[in-house]
Amino acid sequence: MNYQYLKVEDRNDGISVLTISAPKTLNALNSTILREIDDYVSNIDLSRVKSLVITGDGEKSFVAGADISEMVHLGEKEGFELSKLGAGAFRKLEQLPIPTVAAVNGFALGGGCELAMACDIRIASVNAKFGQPEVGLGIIPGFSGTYRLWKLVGQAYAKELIFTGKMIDAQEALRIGLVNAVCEPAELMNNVFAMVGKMLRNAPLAIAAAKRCINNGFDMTADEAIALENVEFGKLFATEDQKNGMSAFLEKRKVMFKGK
Ligand code: DAK
Repeated sequence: MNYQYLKVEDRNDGISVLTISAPKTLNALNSTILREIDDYVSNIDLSRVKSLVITGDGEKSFVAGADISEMVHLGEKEGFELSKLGAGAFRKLEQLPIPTVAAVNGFALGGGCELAMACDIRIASVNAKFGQPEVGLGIIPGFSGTYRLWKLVGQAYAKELIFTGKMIDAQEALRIGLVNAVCEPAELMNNVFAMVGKMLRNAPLAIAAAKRCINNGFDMTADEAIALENVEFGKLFATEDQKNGMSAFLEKRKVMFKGK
């Protein structure tokens, strides 16, 4: 599919950079962009792409929310459909078996904050601003923000952010655990690539298993989550990477994982 609003750069280190580009609206998510994100994550070639980085075009904005001009006239049924479209695409993104990182280069508001939260890691430039301002528009976060935000920052702060609609800066986002790291804008992509590079030196099947345990375990009872970890742990002993990784350690040699 040829994308109108997404730029895809497949780097030769296995990192794919997806840039959302709608400069006239600070990269706000219209339904075409949501469909394009859905298409991209549904068809991602995991034989080549080992990690996905999402960012916004320009220096001002990651994604300034869902496109308000498109939403203004929606009725209940269309609102429901839009929410399903965005939430569905973000869920597929969250479930990709590879590490995903949001490189937040400016405003991450509403659906933009929700997109960042559907990634595994968020790294922000110092000029990033986060918020869920939807209640000021008469709606609520509609791309799973009411669910993911409190998982990340706890219910009290999530309610404060959602009920007040206030914007917080990158340092505050770091303090509350919404982002993993903050850096100068010029350093953002290098820092992201450096962190992803460290991940990609490790066993990909093990990372995918850890991601499944963390993502799915949250919604389980302790016994279910621990049982899931037991199963995932056991399965990794059927992989070449486990044999290779442990022998390499014992033989004091470097390991190259194959993802097998
Ligand atoms: N949608 C459409 N256009 C937007 C936009 C947005 N979210 N954000 C910015 N723009 C446009 C502005 O209208 C302006 O267009 P022109 O006037 O130049 O034509 C242009 O981008 C530049 O913006 P500003 O002139 O406002 O730039 P400033 O630096 O002064 O302010 C700002 C930047 C990001 C603080 C401000 O633009 C702003 O407050 N934007 C709105 C942020 C916002 O409220 N975002 C949350 C959107 S609501 C649902 C599923 C999901 C959602 C909702 C429902 N279903 C259940 C259906 C999610 C909702 C949201 O994300």
